[in-house]
Amino acid sequence: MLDINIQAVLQNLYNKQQHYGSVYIGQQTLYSKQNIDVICPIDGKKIASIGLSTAVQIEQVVAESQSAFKQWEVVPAPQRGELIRQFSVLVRNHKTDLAKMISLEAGKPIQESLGEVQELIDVCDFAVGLSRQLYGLTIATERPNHRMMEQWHPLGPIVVISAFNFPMAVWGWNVALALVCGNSVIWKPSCQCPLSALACQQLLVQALTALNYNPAISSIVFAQQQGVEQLVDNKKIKLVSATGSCQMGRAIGIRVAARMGRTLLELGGNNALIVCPSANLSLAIRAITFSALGTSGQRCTSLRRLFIHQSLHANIIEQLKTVYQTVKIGDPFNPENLMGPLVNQVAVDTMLTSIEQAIAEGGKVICGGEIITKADSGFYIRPAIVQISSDASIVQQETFAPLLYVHSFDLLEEAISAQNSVSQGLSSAIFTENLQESELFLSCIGSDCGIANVNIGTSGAEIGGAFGGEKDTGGGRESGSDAWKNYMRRVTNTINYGNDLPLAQGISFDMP
Ligand code: UN1
Repeated sequence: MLDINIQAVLQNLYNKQQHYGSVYIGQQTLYSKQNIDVICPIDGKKIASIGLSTAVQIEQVVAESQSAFKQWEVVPAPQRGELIRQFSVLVRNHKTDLAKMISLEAGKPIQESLGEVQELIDVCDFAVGLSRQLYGLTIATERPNHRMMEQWHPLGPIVVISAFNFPMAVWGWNVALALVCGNSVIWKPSCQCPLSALACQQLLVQALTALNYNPAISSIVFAQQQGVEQLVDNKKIKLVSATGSCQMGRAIGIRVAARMGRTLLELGGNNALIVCPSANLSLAIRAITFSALGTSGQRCTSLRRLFIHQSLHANIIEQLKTVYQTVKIGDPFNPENLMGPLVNQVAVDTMLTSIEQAIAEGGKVICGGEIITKADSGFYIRPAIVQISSDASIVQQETFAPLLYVHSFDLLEEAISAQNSVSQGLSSAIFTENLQESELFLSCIGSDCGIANVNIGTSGAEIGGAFGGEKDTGGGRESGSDAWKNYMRRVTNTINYGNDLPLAQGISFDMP
């Protein structure tokens, strides 16, 4: 069995420091000698260590995933949906424990962690319904006695690479859809969050075993760059779905494209929110603060750039300052704290360096940026607001931290153009009660992002919509809508039930 028991891990949180394997093929665990420590963001102490997969182990996991796929792809889709339904019942039963694991490893406030587990449950429910709706079109043909149709077939083993900030839900978006679509899944979770990954794997293997399916339909590989490269270069992997930085996604995208494989990329954002003169300010302030401070600014959808109409600038800044200076920051297990720590010391240092660079580029710190605790006792920092020109070079980068740049504008067209001028294109929002302004923002000459919201912040999307962004964000769409099509291959079938062989385009090819 897997060497993790959800309750046991939680009971021994700080003193067990267990060593976990490097590869999990279903319930089979493989170990390697090369280990890395997992540091808890809450107190900076080691909570566990994990092995890194060897090259031989990666070959083995791909081979076993491939043979499990062969058995799984022929199971009728609604039965595959039943697996996800049973898995989601287990997730529901362990909701609180799973949320605690997320808070422990990612440092997220417990309310947000519960929300993340709910997001996993929601996407499972969506996938169960989807398992009876994997339909193709029937298309009118130009030839008599012919029928043309589309079918969608499973792809094969797929790799899911997920980040520390959503250690369960983003895997969930992928695995729930990928499995009902008939694929096997190899998960490369963040090495920061191995217990969250193993807990999910344990529950999925439990559901697979209860239904007598091959547990190797689901595998986990703990790997760093070398192992990831080996995995994504393997031609047997039909799709690589990766969430993380633009830099990581570009490197993976190029490698997979070189072997004509498929990618589904959900990369960095540099998300903006525009506040127009007619905005409902109490809604706007709440949306800004949740989007900028939630998950300590470590969501790909976090608000990074705030464009305020000049008539409201002083008022909004004053209100934000009050929130930023009073927001409760501390132990994520205490539900009163709305912000936990950043994930590690590097994240804290990166935030401080960005603030320094912003100042060097003429930015003015309005508030925040003070370190709350020392490096050996967690990674807490006060969120910061910096007023700066929207075309400063630091503003073009995504700093994965609670650092908000504010800009003021006069004309909405100028704000939209500045919003779109960065290389990333994930999420965006406008606050306005003016129909013309909101429709302009949503039109093809408005926001160029994959997500464009009205009177809602940039983060906190529901699973029912397609999630992802344009430009350097990678172009992928995961989760809801028709994102399932990414996990299947489309076949066009033309069937002739007549006695002639008419050719398309009216071509005649008659033998003399
Ligand atoms: C991420 O940060 O990678 O829309 C995912 C949101 C969440 C998902 C974020 N539902 O903020």
